[in-house]
Amino acid sequence: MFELIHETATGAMPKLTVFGVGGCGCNTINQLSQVNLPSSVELISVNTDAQAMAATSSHYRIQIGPQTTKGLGAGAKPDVGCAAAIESAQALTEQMQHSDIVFLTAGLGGGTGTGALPQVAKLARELTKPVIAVVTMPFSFEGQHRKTNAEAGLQELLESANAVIVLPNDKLAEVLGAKVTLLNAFKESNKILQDVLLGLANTISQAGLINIDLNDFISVISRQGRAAMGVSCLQGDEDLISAVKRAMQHPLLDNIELNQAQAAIVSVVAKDTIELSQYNQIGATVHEQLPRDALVIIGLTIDPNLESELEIMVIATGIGFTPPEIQDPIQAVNDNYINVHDFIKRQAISIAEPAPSKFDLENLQIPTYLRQQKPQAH
Ligand SMILES: Nc1nc2c(ncn2[C@@H]2O[C@H](COP(=O)(O)OP(=O)(O)OP(=O)(O)O)[C@@H](O)[C@H]2O)c(=O)[nH]1
Ligand SMILES: [Mg+2]
Repeated sequence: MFELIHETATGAMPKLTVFGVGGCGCNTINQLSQVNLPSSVELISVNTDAQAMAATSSHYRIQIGPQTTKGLGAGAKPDVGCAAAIESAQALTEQMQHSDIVFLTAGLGGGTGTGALPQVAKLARELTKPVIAVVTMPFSFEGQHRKTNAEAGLQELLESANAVIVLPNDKLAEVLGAKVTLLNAFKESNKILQDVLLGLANTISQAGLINIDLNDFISVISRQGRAAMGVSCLQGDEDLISAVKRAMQHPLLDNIELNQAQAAIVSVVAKDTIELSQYNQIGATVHEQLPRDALVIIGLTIDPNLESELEIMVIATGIGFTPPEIQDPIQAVNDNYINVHDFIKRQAISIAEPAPSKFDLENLQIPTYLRQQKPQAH
């Protein structure tokens, strides 16, 4: 499971491609472009709305569905967003061909992100790329229509992507306080993708003392269903167990049952004074929160210049994926909607109940690698 040297099959650094789809997705890409990301991360903005996309800073831009929408956006209609992605499937596929891991992000509830994101995930899966999606759910005040569209889009995404991280926008006000400005609230939510990306890029691009192999990594993030991620740092006399637990549930994430997770990656960055007992305690705390048979991979990188005692990033995957209802399995098989293996798998998956969040934002601390970021020109 652990290797001291880590490379892809081609010997190059693993390539992470991030597609930001629709207005919210492009906002996130824009924010990411201000951060000093590793050179192995490629940012791609995708939108039907040509004007909005022109203002986005990224490595590549793909205007999807020029025939379908004439560059004017999908008008809050997911079927238009879906048609646009299908029209531009070739351009999308070309941009993901050389990628090792595909990240997708969008705000669900509108037309482009909601309709196109599941299609982009399908294209990546056709190329057998592991797909992690980070999506927002609309504020309650945006109304039932957007909510219904967002829920349908999420269900489709859960069927086509692997790990799906869900951020309900309502939590922004709940956690950050009603007085937070909309812009700052959006920044906080978009920062979660930033944290996931930087955490993952650092984990798989640094040769750690106990290194996480790309294949192990992919086997964790390939688990289908909801995912949770978080980061925390241990400072001073703080209790290690609570720092690990804080990393295991981000307050802005949708409430999910970690005790249903199938797998987790834990990336630890520590000073060279880390004790064996501390390393063991991190592993034990993560294992305690997950089912007994969950796959847990823990990597360790030593950084003598670390500002805090220790930094921890956790991603838990494979949580409570609810497959679509199958009325008549025999008819479904006859209709070629599913094959027998899919049917057995779907019957075996259980439904997750949400659990209340226990953490507040004040307790979140920002890891050093995020604090040390410098603006990057594109
Ligand atoms: N957290 C966060 N949410 C956003 C942001 N921008 C938009 N949203 C949310 O995302 C949902 C979808 O909005 P957009 O991304 O603008 O929609 P779109 O995918 O471009 O769809 P159309 O414009 O209808 O084609 C909205 O209903 C908001 O709830 C953002 O920057 N951050
Ligand atoms: Mg839009």
